[in-house]
Amino acid sequence: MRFDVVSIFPEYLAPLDLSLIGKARKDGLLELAVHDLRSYTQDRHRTVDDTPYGGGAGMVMKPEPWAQALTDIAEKSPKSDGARPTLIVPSPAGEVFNQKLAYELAEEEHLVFACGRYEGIDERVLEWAADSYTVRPVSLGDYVLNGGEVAVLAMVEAIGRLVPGVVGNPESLVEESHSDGLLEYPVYTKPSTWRERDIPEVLLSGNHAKIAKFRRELQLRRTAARRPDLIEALDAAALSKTERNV
Ligand code: 6GU
Repeated sequence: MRFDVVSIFPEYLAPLDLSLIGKARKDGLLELAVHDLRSYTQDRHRTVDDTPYGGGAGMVMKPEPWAQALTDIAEKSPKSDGARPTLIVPSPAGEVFNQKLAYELAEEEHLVFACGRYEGIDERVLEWAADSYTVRPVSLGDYVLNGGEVAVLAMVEAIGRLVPGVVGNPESLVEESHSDGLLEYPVYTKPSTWRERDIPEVLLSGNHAKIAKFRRELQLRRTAARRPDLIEALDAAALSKTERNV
């Protein structure tokens, strides 16, 4: 899988050299390149922004450098003829990113991220780019960041770890939060008593069916308390009546 990230702050993406994603790149499972938007400007001042038509606060990113960058990247796309790369545009005005979307995007061969700064990118860039990309504005949630870079760090990590081989033990992907629409159960390690607090006794029983039932119950309690919206969204069939009454 290939990722290209375009930003006026390429250094912001340096953490993608580290940890699991950094190792996956070294192992050749993921390819990732970061491009400086200013290297696609033509003027002496390397201008990337200008004032908004219609007035208002802040600056808007100019279309020309984006067109240069996105044309160059699309021409070098590993996608076979006809198939479009996906252009993700981080924006608080996008569809909300979640685990389902992470799984969907992990199936793609080529993802390109266009990091806007200031008040955003001239809207015509997104319209024009739809000729060569599947364009998807995506938001991390209902709050505002100063630019797309931090959102790209989160999305590349969430998507990259779903690519086969990136996470050493694929079982870890099965029992984590959101894999089954619920939050994950609490976990414990040694010592079994710490500052007068015991771990739940059932975890020492060796009875795997009983442990699974206990964990499922904790998942439901925790989700109901912290994220009642997730319980509402659950398929009625996925939730037996007894479970709903815990
Ligand atoms: Cl993806 N970008 C920006 N700039 N702000 C955000 C966001 C993305 N998601 C939430 N807030």
